Amino acid sequence: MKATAKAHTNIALIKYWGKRNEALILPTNNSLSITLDGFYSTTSVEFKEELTGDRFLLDDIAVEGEQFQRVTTFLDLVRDLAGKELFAEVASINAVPTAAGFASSASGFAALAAASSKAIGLNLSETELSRLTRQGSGSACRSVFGGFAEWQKGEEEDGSDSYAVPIAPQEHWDIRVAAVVLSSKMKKVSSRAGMRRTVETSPFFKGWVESIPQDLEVIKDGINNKDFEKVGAIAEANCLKMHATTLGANPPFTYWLDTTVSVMQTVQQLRDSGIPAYFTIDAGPNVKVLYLPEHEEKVQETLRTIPGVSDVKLSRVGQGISYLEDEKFV
Ligand code: FM0
Repeated sequence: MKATAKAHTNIALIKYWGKRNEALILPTNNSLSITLDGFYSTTSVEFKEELTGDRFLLDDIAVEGEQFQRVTTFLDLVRDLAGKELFAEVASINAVPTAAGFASSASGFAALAAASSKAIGLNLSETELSRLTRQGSGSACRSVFGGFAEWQKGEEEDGSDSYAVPIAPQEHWDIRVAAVVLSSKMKKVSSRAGMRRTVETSPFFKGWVESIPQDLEVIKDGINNKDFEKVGAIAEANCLKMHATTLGANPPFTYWLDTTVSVMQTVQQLRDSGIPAYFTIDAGPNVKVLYLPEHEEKVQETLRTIPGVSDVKLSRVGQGISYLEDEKFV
């Protein structure tokens, strides 16, 4: 009863920001992302009769505490679905540089969901897998699919209609994402805590939620027609709106550092000089920049020279979940 799966992380162009049900991880709004080929997790899960508890190795190191709890709570869901009471050995390798500011939880939970459900003998459809993955970490449900994916928030109280659907496959459009890594770090408000505080206290949250359907309509049209400027402009505006909600929270907070703002301004200057580039930022200080292949050199060079930037990591549009034979475990 062993299986190994690989899942890539994703970057949201229309952000998931706010839950309507914390236990089931049900969002207040639809979101839309690009799956990225550069950053992924590979996870193997083996259910064994002789185990008396779950075990979790991350990058060859045994994990305990809160991170372990999230994994074992997730495995409980898988055991419930399968009607089996076996414990598991989980080994995960992250090719997601934490410094790049990507939530490894997206690729991590997608790979865990795929490997554990296969290992325990569940034969889930992609929709069922996405619904299961969502309960590990919301944004992870979009990583089941490659290319462009939308997480439909759903209406049902039990979450049965809350999962991701594919919008366009990996090969639809070669757009690129540069992850700009900053040298200074800050004490992080986790995305979980940040969105909770925003939902509970920010008067801007209502406006955020109300603005989503229109943003989604525009971006889907842009993706369909490969209209880079349309997609980039709406992604950047959506990101700014999300971050504006945190300034309205009580107590107020922001994920931005001074270098975050420098990178944002540099991207806007690139546009003024005729190079279409747009930024988006998740629940952290690092910036992701969208650009077209023909501008890769210029964009990379420009971003690297910004004071306070320590690295720039490039990525293309990536694929969805894949299952690996053990000998291919990387
Ligand atoms: O990815 O509480 O999935 O749409 O990255 O585990 O459900 O870590 F910018 C923030 C990620 C949210 C936007 O939230 O939260 C996005 C964010 P969980 P996640």
